[in-house]
Parts: sequence; C-alpha cells; structure tokens
Amino acid sequence: MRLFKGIFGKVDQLLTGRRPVDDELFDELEELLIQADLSIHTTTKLVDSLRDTARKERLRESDEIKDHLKALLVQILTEGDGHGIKVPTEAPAVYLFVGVNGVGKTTTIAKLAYRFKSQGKRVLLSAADTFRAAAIDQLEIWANRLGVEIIKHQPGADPGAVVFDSIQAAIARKADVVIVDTAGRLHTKANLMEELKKVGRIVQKALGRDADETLLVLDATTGQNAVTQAREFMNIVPLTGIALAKIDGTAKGGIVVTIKDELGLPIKLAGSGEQPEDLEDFSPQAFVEALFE
Ligand SMILES: Nc1nc2c(ncn2[C@@H]2O[C@H](COP(=O)(O)OP(=O)(O)O)[C@@H](O)[C@H]2O)c(=O)[nH]1
Ligand SMILES: [Mg+2]
Repeated sequence: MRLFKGIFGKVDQLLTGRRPVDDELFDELEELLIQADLSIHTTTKLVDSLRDTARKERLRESDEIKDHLKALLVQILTEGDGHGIKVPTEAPAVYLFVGVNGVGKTTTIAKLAYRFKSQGKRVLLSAADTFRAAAIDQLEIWANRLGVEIIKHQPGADPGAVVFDSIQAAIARKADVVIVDTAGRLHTKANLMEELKKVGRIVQKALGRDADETLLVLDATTGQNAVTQAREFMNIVPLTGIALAKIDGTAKGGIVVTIKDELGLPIKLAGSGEQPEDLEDFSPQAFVEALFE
C-alpha cells in the first residue's frame, strides 16, 4: 500500500537504532503518536502495553519496541470482521453510502462503480441525495463518464422512492451492483435520521434483506473530527464499516487506528485522489508496513 508512506517516519526514527528503552523514549513515542492523529485513549493503551512488554521481556533497545508496536497496530486493525466489501450470493449487491457533505461520498461511490465496471459488472447508481440538485447532477456526470446506469428523480423527491426504484430497476435489468448516494445534511439532524432510517427500511422491502454494506465516508484530513462524525452516524444508522477518503491529503495516519480502536468499525476502503482508480481495499498489514517505510 503506497498510502500514508512515511507518516510514522518520526516514530520509525525514534525506534530505529540503539536508543535505550527508558521513560524518556516512551514519553517521546507518546507525543509522536498523538501528533500522528491517534487519540489520547488509543495512544495511552498502546504505550502502556509496550511498557509492559518491555519490562516483561526485558527489551533493551528501541528497535525491539518497533516490532511490538507494529504487531499491536495490526492487531487493533484486524480485530472483528473482515475488511473487504461484502459480496452477497444473490445479486444485486446494495451498498449505501452515508456521511456529511464534502467528505468525498460521491467521489468514493464513483471510484467503486469504476472498480465494479472494470470487473465486468453491471452497475447502477442511485441518486438518493435529493436534497441538493447539484448532488444529483454530480452523480449523473460520474455515471456518464464511467458508462454506468443511474436512477434519479427530481430534486426534493423522496429518497426512499429513488432507492425503491433503483433496486427494482436493478432486479429487472439484472444489474450486479446498486450504489446509493444519500444526503449528508438536511434541515435538522432528526430529519436526516428519519430519512436514513427510511432508506434502510426501503432496502429491506425492495431487496428482502438489509443493504450489504452501509459505509460511512470520512475525510482523513479532518483528524479527530472524523471520530466525532462516526459516533454521530453510528447513532443514526447501523454502519458496517468506513470508507476513508483523502488519505493523500494527510501526513498522518493515526486516525485510522483510532477509528477502529474506539468505534470498532472496520476500515474497508481507502481513497487517495480524485481519479476513478484512486481507491484501494484497506489492508491492515500493508497499512502498518507503509506507516513505517
Ligand atoms: N485529494 C482527494 N480529494 C478527494 C478525494 N475524495 C474526494 N475528493 C474531493 O473532495 C471534494 C468533495 O467530494 P464529494 O465526493 O463531492 O463529497 P460529498 O459531498 O461527500 O459527496 C471534491 O472536490 C472531490 O474531488 C480523495 O480521496 N482525495
Ligand atoms: Mg455528494
């Protein structure tokens, strides 16, 4: 994974070579991890665990700490369910995308559509962000550019109806994948909650099961703010994971670890640019290796 390369460079530097393992080392490590966007909670947990290991295993030199730190990070990131996008046995797969405006929702949807299309799958985009006319237009531009289908209604239309039509059309046309764009903001939070819940119910009704993924898109450059957003959305809809956008725009990477550690949500996708091909499945091992490269 070429992403996040060198972000933990300072951590790597600190732990490379033959510095003695002492309180000063752990203090510096703690400071660097927080600078890399790990929360205080996650940082404390990591550093406490490393101190413990250092004592028990009588580690003397700093680079022995590095391997333990890497292992801990991978452990946090792999705990719980698998990391790839879930593919159901029965088509169409339905993926809901939620998240506040501007985080990269529509772009991530386009990238995923491009990926499925490249795999020879028939993809249908569902323009259920009906709150802003521009949102429908933006999705349509992507649909045309990528050569995939789109189901849209008028601005202001009922998003539930758009989703219902989309799934019905997908079934009728034997499409493989439906990707649903939803509103990031409404007049009130209660409205948004109602709307997203309704969309969930409509998927149930039209598909006969829940959406295969409900992914929250987060902007990696917003640091701890992303964690706050994730907490809010978890209270609105049952999320199955995170799609992290704009990881090309941050010199840090700790937020990934903190989101997984504090919220238990797996990071499934990582976006690294504005082009259709700038999307990867998130791999904990590759991610941690890249941090220290
Ligand atoms: N550098 C970079 N920009 C991105 C990425 N994903 C989205 N963007 C940009 O972020 C802005 C908002 O994206 P958009 O998909 O419209 O966000 P939405 O409001 O959540 O649907 C646009 O200018 C996108 O081109 C990414 O991974 N990297
Ligand atoms: Mg959008």
